[in-house]
Amino acid sequence: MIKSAVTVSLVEQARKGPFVFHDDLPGACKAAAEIGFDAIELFAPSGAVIRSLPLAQLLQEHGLKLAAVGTGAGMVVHKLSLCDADAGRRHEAVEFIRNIISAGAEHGAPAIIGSMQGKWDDVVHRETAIGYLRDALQLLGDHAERCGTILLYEPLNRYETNMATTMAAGVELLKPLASRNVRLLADLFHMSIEETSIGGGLRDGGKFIGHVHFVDSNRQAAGRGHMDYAPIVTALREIQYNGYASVEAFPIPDSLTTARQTMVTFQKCFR
Ligand code: LER
Ligand code: MN
Repeated sequence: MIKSAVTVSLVEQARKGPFVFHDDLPGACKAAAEIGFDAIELFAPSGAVIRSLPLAQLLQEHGLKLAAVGTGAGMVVHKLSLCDADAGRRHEAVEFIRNIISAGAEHGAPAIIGSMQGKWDDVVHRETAIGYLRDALQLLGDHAERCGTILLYEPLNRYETNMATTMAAGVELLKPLASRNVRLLADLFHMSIEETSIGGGLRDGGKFIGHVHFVDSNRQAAGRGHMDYAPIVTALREIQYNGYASVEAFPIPDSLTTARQTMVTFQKCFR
């Protein structure tokens, strides 16, 4: 059965980012539980910060799980990328993610590699950058496995990356990896920009899909844009997806409205 999750960002530099709740983790957990979410997805400044939070206590108090942890702070705050031209900076990027994987795994959650995948350019050409990214996914996928969890790789739209922008390209990227432990994150917003059809993209991802960012065409709460959810629900059923539908959306007009509206659409789609 598909489970629901809602995003909480604790990264000051991401205040304008597509996260439902910002800054107040106890308040976000309370609201998430009251609205009926199964889990939260956390976007935090670092693995060390995740470890410093009373996360286990808050999750237990509110009967929530941790669905996933984001690693984007490495890019947003430190400008780290897995395909940086500089080997030292690539190493820093890998270590930053490794720490978040370990911290998330303590709560049973996988880490997400989104913006930290970086972009290829005139200095680091496509094949080289893809090689760097694959090497990092292999290393970090193995680390996640040792921690008892999976690793999630997220294709992004063309304005955010040029590495893999569709589910098919994501599968092509992951297939040669010896580590069977890396899965795709299907973000419906990125897919609405890049895929020929979202249902088709989900089928392309198939068994590789390990997490879904559940959102509308305008990156607002599901139900506030023009996304057609019926073929999405059909495709997710066909591929037998039973992970999280996690709302990563702008808090427009506000966090609570976004969370509640998403829950209404989630119930219509999956219950
Ligand atoms: C970024 O656009 C995104 O979708 C996040 O989930 C990844 O950092
Ligand atoms: Mn996303």
